Amino acid sequence: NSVIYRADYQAPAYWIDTVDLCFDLDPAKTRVLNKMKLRRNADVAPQPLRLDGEELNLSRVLVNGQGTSFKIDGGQLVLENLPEGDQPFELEIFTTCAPVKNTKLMGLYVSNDSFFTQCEAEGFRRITYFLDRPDVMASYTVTLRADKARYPVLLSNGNLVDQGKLDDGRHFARWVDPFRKPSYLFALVAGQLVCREQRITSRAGKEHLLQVYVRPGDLDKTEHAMNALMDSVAWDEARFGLSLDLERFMIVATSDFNMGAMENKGLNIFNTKYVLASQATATDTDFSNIESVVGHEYFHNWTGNRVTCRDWFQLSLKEGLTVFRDQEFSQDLAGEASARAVKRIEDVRVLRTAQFPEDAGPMAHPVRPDQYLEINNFYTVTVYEKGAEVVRMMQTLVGREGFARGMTLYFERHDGHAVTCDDFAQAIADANPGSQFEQLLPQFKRWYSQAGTPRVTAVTQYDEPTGEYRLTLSQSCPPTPGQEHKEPFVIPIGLGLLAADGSELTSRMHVLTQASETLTFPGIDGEPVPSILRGFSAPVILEHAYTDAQLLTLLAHDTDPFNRWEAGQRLAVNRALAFMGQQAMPASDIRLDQPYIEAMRSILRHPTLDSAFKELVLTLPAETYLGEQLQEVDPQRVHAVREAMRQQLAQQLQADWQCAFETNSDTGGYVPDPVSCGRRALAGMALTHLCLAARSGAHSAGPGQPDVWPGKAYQRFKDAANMTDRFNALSALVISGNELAAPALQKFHALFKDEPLVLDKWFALQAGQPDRGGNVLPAVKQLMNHPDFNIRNPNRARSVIFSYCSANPGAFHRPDAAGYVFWSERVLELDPINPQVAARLARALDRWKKLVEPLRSAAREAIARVAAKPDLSNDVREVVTRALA
Ligand code: HT7
Ligand code: ZN
Repeated sequence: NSVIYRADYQAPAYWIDTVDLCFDLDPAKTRVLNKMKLRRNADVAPQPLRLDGEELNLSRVLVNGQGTSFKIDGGQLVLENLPEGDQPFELEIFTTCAPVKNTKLMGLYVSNDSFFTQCEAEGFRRITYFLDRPDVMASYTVTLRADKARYPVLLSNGNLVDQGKLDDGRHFARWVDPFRKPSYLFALVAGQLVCREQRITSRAGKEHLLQVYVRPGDLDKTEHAMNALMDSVAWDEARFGLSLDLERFMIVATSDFNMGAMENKGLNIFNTKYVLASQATATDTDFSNIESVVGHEYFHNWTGNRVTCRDWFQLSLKEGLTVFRDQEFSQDLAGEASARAVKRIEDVRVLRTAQFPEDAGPMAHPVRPDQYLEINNFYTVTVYEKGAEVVRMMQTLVGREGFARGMTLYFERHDGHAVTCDDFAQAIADANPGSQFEQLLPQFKRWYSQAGTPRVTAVTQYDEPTGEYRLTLSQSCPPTPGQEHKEPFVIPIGLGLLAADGSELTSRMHVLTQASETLTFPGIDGEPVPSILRGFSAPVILEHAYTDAQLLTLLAHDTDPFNRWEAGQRLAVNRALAFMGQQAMPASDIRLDQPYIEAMRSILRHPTLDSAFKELVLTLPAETYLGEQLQEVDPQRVHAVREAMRQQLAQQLQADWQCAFETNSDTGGYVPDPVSCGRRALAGMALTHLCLAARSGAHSAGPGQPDVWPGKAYQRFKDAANMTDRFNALSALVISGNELAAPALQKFHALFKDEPLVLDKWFALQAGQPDRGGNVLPAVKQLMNHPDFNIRNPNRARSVIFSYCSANPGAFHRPDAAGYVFWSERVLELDPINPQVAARLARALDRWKKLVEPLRSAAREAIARVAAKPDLSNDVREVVTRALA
């Protein structure tokens, strides 16, 4: 229960060479016999063996077949009288555990009468006593024994080497993993499952069996996941020369899971949300998430499994790199440059709306953290998404080929080992001798050690007579907890200059290394418009006093699609901030200016732009993103202003929305390809705006006539041939607060009452709906009383509680503080059930110090109420203690 520091790393005192595990699976009392071969680590001073354990019942310990003395100290099993010298010895440990009581979903647990495991980061110690740390890599043999009728499928890592019948209707299966692995990659699954199979031959000519296991009845929803898996195998071979190293690769889906998925060697376990999809039950977003999560877990087979982390501080070594790889995979599959850009914008949006606030709040930490109380709290957007940006900058600096060379060298050097972020960066540098990256490596590595989002300020100067244009770029980084002062970063900045008519004058990549640098562009005829940070080439906040005219030029003409989109976002942010500054003005009086409206109209009407891109440009910046631009935040005001701007866009572009709907609403037979997804997204957005316009009484069917759009939305909701169109139509009714929302919601529930993932959407839509006079909190409380609600199921808890507390700021931050009271009660209710989920929820108030009074005091009180509970988990304690610091 104390803080762990990166600087305290010590190699293990023992190595475990082999592990032979035998499970007698029983939900109430599973017996685990663990036979290990160990030896002392000769590089470390002799010391007792301390094995991690948690919630285990210990029955027997044998050393080389003999009973031995032992003690339990702080949960660890301590053995002092072990054979001396370098000789390997055998240790047998017999324990039991109770999977059915395991509500934390870490270790071995039961879900829908099947057994599953989750061992990352420290779940294996809940299965048996072990050196549960990633730098101890062992060879595993696993025997599973269970009742055959109840658990016909018995799976573990590697290859099935034996199986057969036992007495009393039981059976067994024995699995051998040909690769050494850390304990966090161990997995077993047992239950009534069916699978989709696919045999493939790799480029290298090897045969493999791919399997996707689900509950009977879900098999028809596995085709997309299987296709994504086959695409992943092919992509990693083609892009990085990395082949599948196993004869059999399995994915198993479970509906009780703390996160998205887990990359256990050869036996990935997935949240059903990232496996199951049919056009009737899953949206385009679901299809796309499945593709990237399947890719992500598969890519871990090399980046994480073959080369793993020395300690958990190095988590971004595998996570940042693997997110980068899954982002590249999705971009490569998207194909066209414009579809790639759409994916890039979506990724940056996640970074800016989730990671930037984290980096500015009490949980801010470097990509490679220096300390933690509970490692589960560090599976963060900083480690994942910012970590991916750090890897992306490496690729930008050494080029795609240079990066591929670096990856090859990384595997040559470290295959089969547990290493550090430094080892990865060094491999990229060493594979590119003489490169700027190699020279800048020590400074570049500040991205791993310094927390906080750097700010880059751009100041321009144009000298008309000489035609010289000067661009001064300065960087700074605000203090973060424990890091007052920051040294300059290495910041690759994609640059372009546009003439006033929008034509491109020049473009280049500049690498900013100093606190301030001035670039000079001679011979420029007329003051240009700078396009800075193209492609979002670094995870920084760019500050530049763009004029509206410049932003309109960039929006209309920039050849860089990212900055084109960004110009539209800046135009919207500037307007939102101006409206928020006018405190006295009721949101209903807000009027958007014609130049902005016309700019949005020309995007919406643009003859050649992709629908997906149009949808991104027309989407206003998120409330959390707007809040981050303010010193002090009134979330209800932010919500009101954003809603008023959306209402204006709805009314002023009504004919254009109608045209967008009509030209995009029929996408033919369902295919989740980028073009059709973009068209469905824009049609859905248009429908929402048309329903919003109807609310204002601006009738599209002509003055005095009842508006047709809510009725059309209801019809589309009923007739839709796929979930994307159906859910978009339902959302349009809910978001616009139309009276048809209630019957539509009722019908939706009746249609999908047996589809848990669809019910999650139903719950989330209602908990995330725009607040009208404080109606959402009572609705959320009612949803929690719904017979389909179950707080123990993380997906369901997220769909109701998180959708309200973390994703609906306008409804959550109530002046009467009832939202905060609800939040504190739920954190305290969840903590004894599932501390990981509770701690994620606890983070909903991370940014409380930015709130206006009286919200700030009320939020602090709510956090203090949680912190006052004496027996909090480490997970929640760490979050609330940091928040109050
Ligand atoms: N590497 C996996 C992390 C994960 C996890 C961590 C803690 C608790 C439960 C968990 N489930 C999965 C997921 C990934 O990044 O691929
Ligand atoms: Zn991962």
